[in-house]
Amino acid sequence: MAPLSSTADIRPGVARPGYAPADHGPGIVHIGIGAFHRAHQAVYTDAALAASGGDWRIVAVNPRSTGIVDALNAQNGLYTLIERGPDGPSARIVASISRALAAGRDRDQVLAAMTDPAIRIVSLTVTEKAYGVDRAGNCVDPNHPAIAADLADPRHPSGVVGLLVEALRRRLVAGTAPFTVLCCDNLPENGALVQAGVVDFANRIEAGLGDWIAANVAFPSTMVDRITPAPTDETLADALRLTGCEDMAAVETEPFTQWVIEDRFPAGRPAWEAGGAIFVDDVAPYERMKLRMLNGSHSMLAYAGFLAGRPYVRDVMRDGALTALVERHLAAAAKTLAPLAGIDFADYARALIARFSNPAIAHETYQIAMDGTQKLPQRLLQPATETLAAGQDIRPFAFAVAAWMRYCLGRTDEGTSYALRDPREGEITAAIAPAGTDPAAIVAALHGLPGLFPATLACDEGWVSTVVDLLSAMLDKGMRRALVEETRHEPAHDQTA
Ligand code: CS2
Repeated sequence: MAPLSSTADIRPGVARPGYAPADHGPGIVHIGIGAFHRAHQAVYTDAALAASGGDWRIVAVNPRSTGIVDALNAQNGLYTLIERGPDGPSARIVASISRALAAGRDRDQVLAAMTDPAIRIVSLTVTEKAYGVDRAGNCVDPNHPAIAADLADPRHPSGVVGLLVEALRRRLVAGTAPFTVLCCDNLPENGALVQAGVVDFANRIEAGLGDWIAANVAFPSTMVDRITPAPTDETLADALRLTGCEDMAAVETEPFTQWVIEDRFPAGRPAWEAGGAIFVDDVAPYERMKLRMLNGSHSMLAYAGFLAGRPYVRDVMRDGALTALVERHLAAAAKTLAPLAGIDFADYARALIARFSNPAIAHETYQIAMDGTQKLPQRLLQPATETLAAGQDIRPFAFAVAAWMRYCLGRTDEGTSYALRDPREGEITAAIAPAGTDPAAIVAALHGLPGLFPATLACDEGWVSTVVDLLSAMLDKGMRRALVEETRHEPAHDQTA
């Protein structure tokens, strides 16, 4: 078996790039080369290169780990994308990544790439917790570890905001036009959020730098969607079986993919529409739909499913009670959305159920459960707040939040301990320690975590008592019984109905 380093050794019949990779120079630096980037933006760029050419290959940067960086470089950036659809897995070779760098190890090269005039876009998939931007204050959080380190030494940044600011500063000094910043993380109004952090950080280190960025750099928002489990040994084994080549950077994903983007790219962009991207003036309503329906129900089923002994999302969808709760959640989330031209939320919900049920995708509930404090606000707390204000039934959201609180205890009903895998894990554990197993005390402690719950929820008696009741049931009866009983709960009548 040959290692994957050129398309020459690939088994016939495997889809391969429709262009000669070496003929195209880089135009994008992408930070965060996890499986999601390789299953999403890099694939759209591959399609754009095949359809319209151009110098749009990707210099892929990983913030910390070097394993994937070394694997991609050993393969000349090539990797296998496995799509797991109803007719079995199919493989395609993607060639849009030209080389890879690790920011921790190769910082000078990363900054050199980001200041290269050929680079016209810097895109990001670094997860919610990496930014350190305080949305409420429209500024950076100076206590965030990467922000604090980079504010102290802004010429040698290690965090994403610090890297963006230093690269933009160097371009300004060199008289090079700025790049467009494209945040592809699951955050509402993600372009505006990153802009607020970058502008504030820049103004803190150099008077006027942030104002120049605000006036000259575009931060379009995007909604990204493709369910991409973490690759496993089976992913690599399938890549070898399907392509005949050993690939240490292979990824697997579902057939569905969606990318909605605001078309503000002053320095140009690849023809991503070739891969199916949709360009709109305002991404916010699409983002809200995806974050509240897909990601909101994902978080709910991750906490409830993990604690009910369902390791994968597909197992959750084989459990009638859990599926009923997913459907209930999707309907409640849809109710918070303003109508969106061309989209029927009931159809969208049905498509999500089908995607979650895909038997070929092994998406871990424990993976989705990660980083709850970073995910809850946009997925559950914001729609819950609006539902409460509209006088509608908050119970589906309260159930999801109670399941997260139950998860925060760090042990299953059988007594097995697990790590929460949340950047605020230490704080959560310390806050609930004095509460023991008293549901009201746990709910109060977690509502008191600074900056997490909006005061409108934390101070609402109806909300708090519903969460306490639901958490009590989960603790008294165990998650499995609690969720079966929850499906028998009569929905409250909307006060507005
Ligand atoms: C998931 C998302 O891990 C999670 O929190 O909800 O990664 C989800 O799979 C993607 O957003 C789908 O596009």
